[in-house]
Amino acid sequence: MAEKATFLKAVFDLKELPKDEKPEVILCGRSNVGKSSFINTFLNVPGMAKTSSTPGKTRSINYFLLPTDIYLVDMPGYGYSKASQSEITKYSHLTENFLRQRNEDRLIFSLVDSRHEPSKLDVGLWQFLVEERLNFAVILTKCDKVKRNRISEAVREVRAILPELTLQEGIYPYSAVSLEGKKAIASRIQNFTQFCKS
Ligand SMILES: Nc1nc2c(ncn2[C@@H]2O[C@H](COP(=O)(O)OP(=O)(O)O)[C@@H](O)[C@H]2O)c(=O)[nH]1
Ligand SMILES: [Mg+2]
Repeated sequence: MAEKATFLKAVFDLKELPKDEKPEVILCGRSNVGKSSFINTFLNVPGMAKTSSTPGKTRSINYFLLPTDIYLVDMPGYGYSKASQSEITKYSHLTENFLRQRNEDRLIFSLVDSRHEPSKLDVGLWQFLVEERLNFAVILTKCDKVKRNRISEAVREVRAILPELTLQEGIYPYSAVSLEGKKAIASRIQNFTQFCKS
């Protein structure tokens, strides 16, 4: 088992997915929401996932292997403003087909920018996750950029759609700058990993 998290591979086609079915923590969210920054700061390996101020770069499903022998999976970002309707459709098919492959041993984090209301595409993803009975939670990113009352408001916006989630369980404010939220998310992932092994 590796001591440090490592980049395993970029997958462009579902046929290239790793076959060993290790537990997977999967990150979904619009492009520019902070997925790569989350990976780099959460795993404490600067530069492991490419961050970018130009949205819409990641088109592959990126696999990272964690020291705990689970995968962290970075999904392509959706909702890139210049994406065409056909690209959006292609993306949602890829994501849905990927997420439908199995619903055991998977924890999905849906990342939403704490500055903005959840988009139609975020809400569409949540509907899909609920319908498919997938295990998921929401991360509110970039929370260093907003005042505390905006975070409470963002939590309310999520709960208006997903009342089963709470700030204690299922909604995690996160900052790649202050690392707020890192402990709570690490503990959620640890519980998930233990559950998978039991
Ligand atoms: N202040 C602040 N900026 C962030 C945070 N997370 C991401 N960013 C910035 O947001 C932009 C997009 O982030 P990136 O991680 O590449 O988003 P991705 O497209 O979802 O992978 C970059 O300029 C990051 O530096 C955060 O927690 N705080
Ligand atoms: Mg990225």
